[in-house]
Amino acid sequence: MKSTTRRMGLAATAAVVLVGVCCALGLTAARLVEQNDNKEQSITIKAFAGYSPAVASDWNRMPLWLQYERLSGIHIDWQTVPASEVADRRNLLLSRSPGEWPDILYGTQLSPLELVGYGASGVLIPLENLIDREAPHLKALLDRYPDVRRGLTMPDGHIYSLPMLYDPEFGSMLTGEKLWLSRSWLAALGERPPETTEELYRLLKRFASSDRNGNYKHDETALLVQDIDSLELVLKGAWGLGNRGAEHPFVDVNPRSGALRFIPTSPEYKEMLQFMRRLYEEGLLDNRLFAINESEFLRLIREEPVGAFVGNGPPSSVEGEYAAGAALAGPRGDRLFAGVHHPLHRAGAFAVTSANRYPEAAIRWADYFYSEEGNRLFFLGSPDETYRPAAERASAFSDSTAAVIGQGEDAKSERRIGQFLIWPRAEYPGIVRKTTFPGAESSASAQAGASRLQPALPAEVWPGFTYTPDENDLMIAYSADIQGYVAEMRNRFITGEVTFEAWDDYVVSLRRKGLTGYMAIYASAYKRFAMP
Ligand SMILES: [Ca+2]
Repeated sequence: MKSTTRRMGLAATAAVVLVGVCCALGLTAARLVEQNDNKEQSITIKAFAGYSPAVASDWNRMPLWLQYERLSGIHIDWQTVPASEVADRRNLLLSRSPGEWPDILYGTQLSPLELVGYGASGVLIPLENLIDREAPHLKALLDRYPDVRRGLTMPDGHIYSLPMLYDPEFGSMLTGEKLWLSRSWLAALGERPPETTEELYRLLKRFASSDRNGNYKHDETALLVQDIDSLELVLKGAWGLGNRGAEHPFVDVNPRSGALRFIPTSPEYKEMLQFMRRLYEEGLLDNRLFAINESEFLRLIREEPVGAFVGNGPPSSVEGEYAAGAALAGPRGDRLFAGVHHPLHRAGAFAVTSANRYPEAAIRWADYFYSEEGNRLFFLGSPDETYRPAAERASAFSDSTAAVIGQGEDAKSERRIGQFLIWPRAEYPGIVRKTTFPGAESSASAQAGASRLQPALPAEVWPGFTYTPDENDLMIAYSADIQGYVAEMRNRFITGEVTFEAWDDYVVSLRRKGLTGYMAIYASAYKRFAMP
């Protein structure tokens, strides 16, 4: 097993290093120089990138990139800014003269609209031909998953970016946030995992009054969720909503008419909100819901056991304590798990500007991270330095450096990983595969949870749609008015600040805000996607 991996590693390395002349950095490079009769000088590429708060800012000294420079022979001159500022700073940089542009944009949160705009103005170059010629690993994925290629292709017919992908076979990554139930609470109460929303309600009632912490008070946390969006993602399918997956929280297809449906005005959505209202009113939803941050959320799951929570998975210290639930059936018998994501996670993770004199090399450089060997380097680092190849779990970090790099369970260990590698909380070109991703989604319990949800996944999951510049101007205005209003009213309905008698007014308000126009644009984007 191990030697196979080694051979694959060398093969992948060879493909990459043919890019240019290496700088005699070690055996691998020297060997490849012999194979390479190309006499061009070693290449330097100027990169502009966003780094996440978990990751060290100086990428010119980042072990990952130093190691990859030895393998690729390409020197990257990194300019990094915090991810929270990267989109603005990138726009500012690109507004200057082309001489000041970077060669590549790495993890700068380019939206589909920005890809179209920068492509039309000649700032970004089209990549579809370069991908065909220079990016065999990505090309193989696009050929195998045509939906990803369609989602990556902008309305003008060009591809301007390399994507961040989730492996379509990595079910627990695609299903993301799930409902998790405490095994010990279930066992103590003699309960079984709920199969319907009503069973969930009754179970949460019992959790809340169980006095599991033994202080003679009904102060148990029955259900902890970090925000309403994640609760909605695990519940809406029980009302048949979200039948094209999680990239389209507001729109799906009406199963009766086959037409596009605006989810938040449907009678089923109203019933789901009424269910959430009931949970909230009866104290079954933790009232810290609207204020809780992620580290507090994880701390509560670890230290103050909760009956159930919605999340990617339990922290590894309590992994065995929680089991993922099945998709719930709703009052009308619908049973769908709508919280499933499309493998095209982010379209604009990597782009090449027209200032770049080595676009082929840049694409080959990035294509490595769609290979399994590249995944290994990117997510785990170097064998026997940051991880130890292990047959039983390829993604385990080595014992010797476990104190330095640990599992990515909390902010602290993410920061440790972030001294060596850049993936925690980042956007990057590449593919997240089960075999090499050391996050919570790779745990045995998350994978078991994903298999449990498998039978209830929508038959068709859409990637995000793309819009023409004209459509997009309108969409930005509509989104602020319509989606913002939906989110605001959802909270007010759930907390009881507004009663459901106001439902019809809410629907009328949405129509006044331009719902018809919003749906017309959605329909044209859908048509482009369905009939390219
Ligand atoms: Ca108690």
